[in-house]
Amino acid sequence: MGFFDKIKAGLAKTKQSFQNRLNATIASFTGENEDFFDDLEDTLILSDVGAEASMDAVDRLRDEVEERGLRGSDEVRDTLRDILVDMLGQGGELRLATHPSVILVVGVNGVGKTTTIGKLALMYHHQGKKVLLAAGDTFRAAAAEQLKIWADRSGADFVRHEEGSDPAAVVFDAISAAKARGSDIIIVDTAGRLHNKSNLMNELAKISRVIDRELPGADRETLLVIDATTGQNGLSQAEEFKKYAGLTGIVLTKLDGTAKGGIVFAITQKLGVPVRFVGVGEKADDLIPFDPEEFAEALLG
Ligand SMILES: Nc1nc2c(ncn2[C@@H]2O[C@H](COP(=O)(O)OP(=O)(O)OP(=O)(O)O)[C@@H](O)[C@H]2O)c(=O)[nH]1
Ligand SMILES: [Mg+2]
Repeated sequence: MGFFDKIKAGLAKTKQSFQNRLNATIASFTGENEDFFDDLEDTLILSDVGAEASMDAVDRLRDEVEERGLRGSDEVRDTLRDILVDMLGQGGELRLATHPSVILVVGVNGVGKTTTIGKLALMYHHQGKKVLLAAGDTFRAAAAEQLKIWADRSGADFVRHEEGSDPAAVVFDAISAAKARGSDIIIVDTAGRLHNKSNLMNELAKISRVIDRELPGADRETLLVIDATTGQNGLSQAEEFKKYAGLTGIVLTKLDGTAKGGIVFAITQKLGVPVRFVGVGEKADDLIPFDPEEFAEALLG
């Protein structure tokens, strides 16, 4: 399957509902008419675009329609697509130029962190990079086991400690090992759940300090994984992590399982953090670098 087909297949549910509703609404356009803009706003909100982002998009479209005197639904569709692309901001590759560089992966439990790390490991392996996975989720032994399977599958090196040990110590050892072995990229898994939230945030801060100290000047990306099927809930989690973990990107997983892919717009609009990858399945190659134009194109056709 080609790259673009894959996005389309992965987004089948999102695309279908988004496109059907949107097309029906857009087809009803017969020139400036407040009912049309209200319908459009409802349609966007139903697709999880979020109230604020939907209102913004519709306001911008209304301005364009007035200014340019648009009459046809094709023009309106194209204009809306441009607005949506613009709202998604810049996609772009992760900055991982130093050797080693670090990807810290955070997010609440069950969103798909470990799976995403496995997919990333394989992707970088195929690009000829030497990858090391650090089992920073020491909360459950099973977490390290799961990561080990992905390490074996992708030929990545692997560092773990015992269950219950200090994740910052795992990261310390992972960095030493990466230096010794000449790794290009260290990817750090983290726990999604601890006894309470402040524990979790303190732990992430501690990991971050170890990286600062042991790899000063190294490129580092902190990716927050969000489960698209949780809709607007994912957004409030994201705000919490943004406050404490200094996010540089979002990975939106399980887009294959939701009709509400509009959450991508809500996230970029609300957080100002770009979506870098989307997950469209459980398999190793079901991770797609996020490209705003392709995404909007796949949604709107
Ligand atoms: N359909 C689908 N399933 C996914 C995707 N990404 C992850 N999953 C599934 O989601 C479940 C949870 O994934 P994990 O990677 O274990 O999630 P986690 O965030 O590491 O969870 P904890 O370690 O418990 O915090 C698994 O069954 C994955 O196969 C995706 O893009 N699409
Ligand atoms: Mg995990």
